Amino acid sequence: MEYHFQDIERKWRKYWKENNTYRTVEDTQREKCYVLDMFPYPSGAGLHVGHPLGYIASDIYSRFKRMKGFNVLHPMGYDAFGLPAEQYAIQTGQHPAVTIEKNIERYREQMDLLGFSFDWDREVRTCDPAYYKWTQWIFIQLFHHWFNKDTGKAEPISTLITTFGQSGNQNVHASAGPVAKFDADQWKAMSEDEQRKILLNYRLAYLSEAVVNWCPELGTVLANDEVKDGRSERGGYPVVQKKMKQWSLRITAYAERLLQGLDEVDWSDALKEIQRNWIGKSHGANIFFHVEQSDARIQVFTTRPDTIFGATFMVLAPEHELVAKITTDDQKAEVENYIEQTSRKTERDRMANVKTVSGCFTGAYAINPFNNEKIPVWIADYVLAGYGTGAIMAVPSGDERDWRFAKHYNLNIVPVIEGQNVDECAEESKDGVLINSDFLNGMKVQEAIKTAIKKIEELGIGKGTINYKLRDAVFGRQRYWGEPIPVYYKNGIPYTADEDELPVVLPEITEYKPTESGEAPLARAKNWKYKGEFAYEQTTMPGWAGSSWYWLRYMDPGNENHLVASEKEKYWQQVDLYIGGSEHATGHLLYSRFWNHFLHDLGVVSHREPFKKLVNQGMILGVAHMVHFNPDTKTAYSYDLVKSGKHEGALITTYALIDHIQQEVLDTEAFKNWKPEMNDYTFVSNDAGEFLCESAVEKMSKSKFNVVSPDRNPETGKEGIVERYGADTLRLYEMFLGPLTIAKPWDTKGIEGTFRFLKKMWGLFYDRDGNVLLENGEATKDELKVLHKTIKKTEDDIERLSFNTAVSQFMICINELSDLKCNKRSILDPLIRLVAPFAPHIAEELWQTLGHKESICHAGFPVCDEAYLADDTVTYPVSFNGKTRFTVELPADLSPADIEKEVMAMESSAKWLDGKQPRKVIVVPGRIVNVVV
Ligand code: ANZ
Repeated sequence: MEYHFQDIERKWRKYWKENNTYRTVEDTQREKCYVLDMFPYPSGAGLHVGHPLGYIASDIYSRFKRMKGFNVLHPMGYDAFGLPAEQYAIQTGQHPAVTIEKNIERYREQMDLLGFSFDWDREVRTCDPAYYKWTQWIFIQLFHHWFNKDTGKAEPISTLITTFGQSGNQNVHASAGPVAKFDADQWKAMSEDEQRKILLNYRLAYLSEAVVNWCPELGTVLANDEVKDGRSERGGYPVVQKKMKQWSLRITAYAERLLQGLDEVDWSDALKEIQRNWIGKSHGANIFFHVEQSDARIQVFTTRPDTIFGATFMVLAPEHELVAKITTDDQKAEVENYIEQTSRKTERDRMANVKTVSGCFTGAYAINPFNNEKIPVWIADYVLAGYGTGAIMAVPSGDERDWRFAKHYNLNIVPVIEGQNVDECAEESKDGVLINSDFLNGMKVQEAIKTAIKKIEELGIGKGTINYKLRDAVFGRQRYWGEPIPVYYKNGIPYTADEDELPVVLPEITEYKPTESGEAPLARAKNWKYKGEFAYEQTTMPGWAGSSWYWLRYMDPGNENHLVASEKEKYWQQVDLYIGGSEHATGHLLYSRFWNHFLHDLGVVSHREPFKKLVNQGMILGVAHMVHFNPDTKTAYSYDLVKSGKHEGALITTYALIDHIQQEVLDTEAFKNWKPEMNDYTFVSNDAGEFLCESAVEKMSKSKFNVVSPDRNPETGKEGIVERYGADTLRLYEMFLGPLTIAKPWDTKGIEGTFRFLKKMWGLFYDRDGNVLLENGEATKDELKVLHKTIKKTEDDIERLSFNTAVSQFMICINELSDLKCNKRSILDPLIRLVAPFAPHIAEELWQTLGHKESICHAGFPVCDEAYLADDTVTYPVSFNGKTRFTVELPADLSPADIEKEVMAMESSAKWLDGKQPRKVIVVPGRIVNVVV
């Protein structure tokens, strides 16, 4: 009987669904294992073969752990709020909920086809009010907590209010915005509104003026990665930097904890390093410089206080609040013009562009507190407003950017490190010895830094300090399709909705774009008022809100009274294995850790870190195909002709659809039908009559027309891998492509081999006529050895997530068993259990053939018996006076004396002894025999 994968896969999909095979319930008797995938944003394009790579890996791991007896939580859901559905809504008027529902259906269909063992009873959708009720709840908790640096934890705002009433804010060490000092009497004398304004500076969710990327045309704030070269990525509209009232979350309060938490988790070093750099901890000092003829003082942050004698000018960020105050009348026009120019650049552009130097003199001078020298104060966009103090002492001999600036504007450069040539470049290394630096002369840099800080503190002109690059996270978008922020305003002061009124449901509106007057779309909602009276907040939460805690909801998805019931959280605890893309290294993974740390402070979760082990799957790349053509003569040329210059005129390229390519050859008719604007083109083929395309490995993407769908493409109707070979083949093949974590091009050439492997395995159970070949005979030593070798390797490989090597071991094993003509139950029964996590459909079918009534999903994973692995014989190299002359195979359990006897009795030995007596015979059991003549 043939391997009818389509019938088999359909049958088992139905069985799993009807029997709810993957339903998971808490069971304190059993050890738990929580295996999580990054849930997808259901886009209109559906899944391509690159998407499920991580899902296949996590599915194999989950199935393996289940068979090892663990109680496995393996859920899936949808990150369903966000930009694409909303953009589509603006263009077409279709409600984003409708778009999303349709996309989810397609995703679900595709995931089901691939045989994933998700417990769908636990599905979550971030756009479901029953879910976002708890996203809003977390926001409310953030609003009502502050971060106490003394305890290193979040505490209720009520404790702060009590303290303020007793002793003001003098002794409070909080992560907070700028607040003046006050005592208890002053606090009590304030109105409620005034008090609330002060408290806003302490809340972990707070409203403040923040610089944002504002796109007037789109009427919204954009994230840094939505801006390219000062324009919006969508539409290409100008983007300006604007100070706006914005909700932010005080993630900076957790900077140190987020840094230290990295030591506890099993993540790749590369990923940890990305997070460390993003948090960006720097030790240094804040130092005050007086401005000449003014009461203004400029505070700088420097990591190199030791270089202060080389500070020959100062630079303020153009947005710095002192700029207006210190700029002289002469320089005013120029300074204002420069500020205007800077406002068009994003922070990222300013950091990335190190080549062009620009700046403007303010006309003011500051006094270097160490040598009383007068130094000019400039503004320049390489100094960022949001980092440190937004001002620097510039040391052109020690800092590359300062050096370039000094060269450009002809400013003084004073060397402070021995042996440096300041005409050439700055000396940034921290290895040298100081010169020209008074009391620091002769010291090594590290010692000089410490000494300088001590002196600065003694003189009362500054302090040693630590800075983090991490910024607070802007938490609002002028958009419709997101969670409403559960806030309303009274006298312009924000209040949160009562918890028992959650969720604050997203109101229906008829148009999804911002209003004509530039308000957020929610301003269109009619009668949308808190208690019918107070205006609600009109921005919605950013795309990352719902994904910052979703793994907790899977533990208890239906709970209406708690985010997660305590006993369930205590059972499932952390995610044991989290698999997802590396593009989330700083966004999602940092925000999630932040929220989890916060929820830990509230006592909602038992660990600070949410994800114990994390693995980034490598991207599957697509092959893009390009057609070269001359638009003037309307002629397209086969790529080999282009390469050898047999074409006319200047050529440009366009992508061809991958479906129209067979082995680099383009089906020109299909291509023309698909691209009607090239219908009247002449296609010049090569001598073989073929039209070749250029091919290049690129990211798999709709825009490159190189997307391979796992199943039938609903648009083109083209059959997918699943229809052609089955889901089991696709699963095995994706794993076989290479190590999980590396990027690899999609290449269907090898898929036949994987398919043949499954057919061969099938052939151990059935003959061509469909007769079952299974027999009950006792397994031979050879058969047992093949089996146990495979058990050992499979188990080790799955534990290490090395799935490609496990698949190749299966192939070796099936080949060896075929050679041995093995159809024995005692071998095939455990073998099929090994394969089950990888190819679950065929495994279920053959498991049934073996006579089992229950699903293979909960059958035990086979255990390796090392005794079968031992080799029966050893091949000894035999050498004479150190030279290997021949080899001999001897039983592994022979004693050294017997080995010597056997070897010396051999004809070959006689030949090499050539009649002489051996002086010594050295036997190393299991290794070699050496004869000294
Ligand atoms: C004087 C100096 C001398 C500096 C020297 C460096 C080398 P990290 O390690 O990134 O924290 N800086 C401070 N605030 C800045 C801002 N808002 N925008 C741009 N640059 C800023 O770097 C800290 C160093 O970057 C600081 O130390 C300061 O330059 C600069 F030989 O001060 B340094």
